[in-house]
Amino acid sequence: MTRIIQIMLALVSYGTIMAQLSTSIRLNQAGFFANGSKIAVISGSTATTFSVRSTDRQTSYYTGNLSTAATWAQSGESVKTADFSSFIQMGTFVIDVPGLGYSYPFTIGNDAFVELNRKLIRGYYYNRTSTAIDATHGGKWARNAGHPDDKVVVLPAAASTLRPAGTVLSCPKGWYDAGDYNSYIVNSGISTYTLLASYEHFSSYYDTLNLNIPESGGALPDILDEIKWNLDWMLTMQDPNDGGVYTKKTNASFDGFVMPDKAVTTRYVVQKSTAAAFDFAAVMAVAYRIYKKFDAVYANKCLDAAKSAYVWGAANPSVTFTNPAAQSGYPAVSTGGYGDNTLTDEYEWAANELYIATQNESYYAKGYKSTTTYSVPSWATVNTLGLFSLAYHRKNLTALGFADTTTVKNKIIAMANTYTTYQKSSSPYKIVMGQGANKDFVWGSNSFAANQAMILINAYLINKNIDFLNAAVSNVDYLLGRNATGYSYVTGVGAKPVMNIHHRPSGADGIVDPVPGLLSGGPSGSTGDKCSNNATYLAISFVDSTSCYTKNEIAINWNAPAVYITGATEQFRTYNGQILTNVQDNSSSEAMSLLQVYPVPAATTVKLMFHAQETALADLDLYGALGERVSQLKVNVQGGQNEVELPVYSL
Ligand code: 9MR
Ligand code: 9MR
Repeated sequence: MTRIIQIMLALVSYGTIMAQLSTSIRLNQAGFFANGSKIAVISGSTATTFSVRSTDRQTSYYTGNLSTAATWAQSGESVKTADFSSFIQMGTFVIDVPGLGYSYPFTIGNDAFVELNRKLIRGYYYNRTSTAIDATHGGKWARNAGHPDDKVVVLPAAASTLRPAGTVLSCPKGWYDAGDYNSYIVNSGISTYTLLASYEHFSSYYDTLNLNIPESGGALPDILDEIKWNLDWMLTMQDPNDGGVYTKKTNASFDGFVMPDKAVTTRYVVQKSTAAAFDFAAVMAVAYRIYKKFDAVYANKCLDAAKSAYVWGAANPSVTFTNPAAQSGYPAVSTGGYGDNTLTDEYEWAANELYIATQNESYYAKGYKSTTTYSVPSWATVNTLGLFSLAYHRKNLTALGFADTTTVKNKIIAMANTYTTYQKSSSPYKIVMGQGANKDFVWGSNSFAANQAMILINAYLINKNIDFLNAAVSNVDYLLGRNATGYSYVTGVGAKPVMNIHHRPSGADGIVDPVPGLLSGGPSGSTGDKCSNNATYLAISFVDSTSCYTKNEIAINWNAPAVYITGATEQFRTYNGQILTNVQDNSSSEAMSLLQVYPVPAATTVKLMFHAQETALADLDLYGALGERVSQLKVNVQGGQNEVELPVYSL
């Protein structure tokens, strides 16, 4: 009796000391792939060990040592890492750190990012212009249609002989750019490309992905239906008389925080610009490549549009854009500028995409140069996007003896090497984000994290170096919670997601939960919205508040690379029918007997059934059909009959 009471007391005191949720344990709140890296960051703790436990914390499945402490210059925190990558049991767990507490629950599974990826794409559906969102597809975020945009007015600065000021155009559809209700061709450039590249590079994943959008079940893969909503609008922004492209469809000034159907001021198109023409040409050339398999008529329309926009851009290579002043009774425009004065990268990108689409070498002459410097893509810096496309299509291009595929590959791999070296060896958070100078933490910093990961994924596509995939996923982990604020920056995902995004429907719909699947811009040193700033520690210069548009707005060009990297990881990390034929126990305990793989062959997961004489840590090697070792795992077994369901490596 005494002994029983002692045990009960021990349990009670364990509960009292440890039963606290600690936001100092930071991890990817969307979850982990069983066969992927798994790291949590512990901020400000003297502990030296951690454990992976059941959500009620009564069962410990895995224990490990924390790394030594290191200070992250961007956040000022002293942090340690808990690496539990070798723990590959699927389920829902918490991390427990003695003296600190336990983490949010997280899952380990074999399709860890599919819901995240689906939500991120559905974020575009919710941001559709010119349509109602119905309850079947939008749930509680159903809303009325806004912005029919069938009467869009040409401003004086956009006037041409055949389309004088006051001409009324029909430019429906497209996505709202961000928290505002305007649509900008320049930002549609990188955003639409990145979604198209998601499909081009990972079609086997996207071909069957159901997004529950109105077009689901139709002839196109759902992601291509969603992208087409924006392509259809982009096509309306081209002046058929000369191929030039209007830079944006916009109100004169930003709306208040009202729902789309209440935002009814006049819509305008503004001046054509070089950046708009070349971004449009690049996107339409890629669209041609992708849609021709499904709809040749539409694809050819895209290619013709690409060619004529390119001709306009080549004839007008230095037309920059600034918001027009009031003129001839028309108002001044004060909405987003996306002003870009460096236009050579747009030119190069369009040339490369048209070269790939047409194999016409005259485009290539204006395209890739081995002397060009490439960097992380952004709305204003797009030549790296063309580099991705050249690398992806390099095997067809070499046949022409034209593209220098070695330097194309090396440029991507060199960027990936720099990121990976930092991520593995120098980053206290074991992430790519925040390397060196503070430039990562500008307005929309989370898109830099995602675009760095996109470079890494493209490097991984080239040489399958697993370090590149792990480094890419480290930045996904960053976005979903392994960061200095502890937020999941994607609405509706994770235990502590951002709630008060700068997004007009989310602010105006009277629903507590923001529209899901939208990536917040993230920490930034930008000012202007009068939100509190931390100029010393930019990684924590963040406020989850609706008014803070330099930190907590959402935007189509920020979601897009997040779609790309989560879809990529899904395709690489899920289990493509690996067949498991044998399991060998290497543990010295000799606890295991009657080891049985069930069922054999296993398609996606495998069950191991065995009898163990005692509680022990089994050290297993898993073998595939060709006798190759496909996986290793350590699993805690209990005395008696055991059944463990496991994923199988695809790598
Ligand atoms: O809502 C606008 C957001 O989409 C832009 O990114 C931002 C910067 O251009 O501006 C926001 O609009 C603000 C405007 O600039 C000033 N008045 C308050 C607006 C936000 O409610
Ligand atoms: O994403 C843009 C960021 O890089 C710029 O620093 C900022 C100020 O020019 O504008 C951002 O773009 C906004 C656009 O102008 C209007 N729609 C909302 C965009 C995201 O804040």
